[in-house]
Amino acid sequence: MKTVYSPLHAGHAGQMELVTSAIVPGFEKPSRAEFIRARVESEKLGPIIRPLEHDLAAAKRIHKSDYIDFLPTVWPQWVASGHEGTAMPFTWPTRGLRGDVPPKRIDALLGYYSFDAGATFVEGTWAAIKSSYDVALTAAGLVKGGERSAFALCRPPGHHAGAGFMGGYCYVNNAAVAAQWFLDQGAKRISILDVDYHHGNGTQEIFYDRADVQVLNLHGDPMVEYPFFLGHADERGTGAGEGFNINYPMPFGTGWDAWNASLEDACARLTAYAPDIVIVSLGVDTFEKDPISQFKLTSPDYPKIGRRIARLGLPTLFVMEGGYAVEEIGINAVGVLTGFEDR
Ligand code: 6XA
Ligand code: ZN
Repeated sequence: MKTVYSPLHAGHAGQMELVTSAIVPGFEKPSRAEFIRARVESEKLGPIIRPLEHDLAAAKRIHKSDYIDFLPTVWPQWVASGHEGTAMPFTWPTRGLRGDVPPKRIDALLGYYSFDAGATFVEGTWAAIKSSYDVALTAAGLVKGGERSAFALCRPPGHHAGAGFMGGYCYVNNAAVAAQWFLDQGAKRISILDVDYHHGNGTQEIFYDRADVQVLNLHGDPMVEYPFFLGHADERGTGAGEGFNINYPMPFGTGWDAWNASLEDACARLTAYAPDIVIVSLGVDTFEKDPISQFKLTSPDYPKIGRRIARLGLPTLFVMEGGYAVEEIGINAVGVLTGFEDR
């Protein structure tokens, strides 16, 4: 399996993050991608290639045009306004407020285009976002070109980003962009299987009323887990999309047996849908030692995930999402991929 990787991710570094009771160094840090890249090498998964540059047309097939145009301007606006340090929002247009008038101040605009304070900017952030997008589309091109699978080593991740908003370390929804790109290239149906610990609220929002992308999501119960405001089992899609969004919220402490039962059900529904291509939103923050998550998967479980996905027998694009136990992130993420290759 080829891996697509860009060193430009590393410029998205040193950002601060708001957690429940403090502002702390970001968990979503460059070493995550570097541990994965090192493991791809040491496991001899296959060649590591650089992405091709893409224009933003494919991003605008998924995201609102004004939102995509805004992203490269954030850091220059932040600096021009005299700010220093991490750019992050502090006010959001929730129920009862007007969300349709973009304010003129950059700190307020960040809130206009976000659902939380978790998608922050430093100087290298836009270049990293763009490289992550290029990584996803380049890996999608490999699968379109006939490869059985490809690994998009995306950083920053994407599954919390919606059509017009960022949040949860995510800016451009790489998996959703790739799905739309496959459809635009002639595919009829795509399944997105999101195995990250957190619900992929952005992916769900983007495809909620559509029948051409099936979205299957295994995650921590949003009653008690981030992103809190989406991801319940009764969210099944709307209109033409009715029945094509499937959520598997699970309680804190979920281990392999219960998690695997959800995976089996998701795989059965995926097979019944008969997509042309599977996109795996690959988060490994389900790991027992993940510092921000509450599931109990162990390192030997990850190859089992890959083996099960391989048994679907479909062209498969793996898109990297979350995972914050950096010492083990490479072992676990690449474990899925070597499991897929049954070795
Ligand atoms: C809230 C936690 C953000 C989780 C991001 C993630 N600060 N999503 O891993 O998959
Ligand atoms: Zn996650």
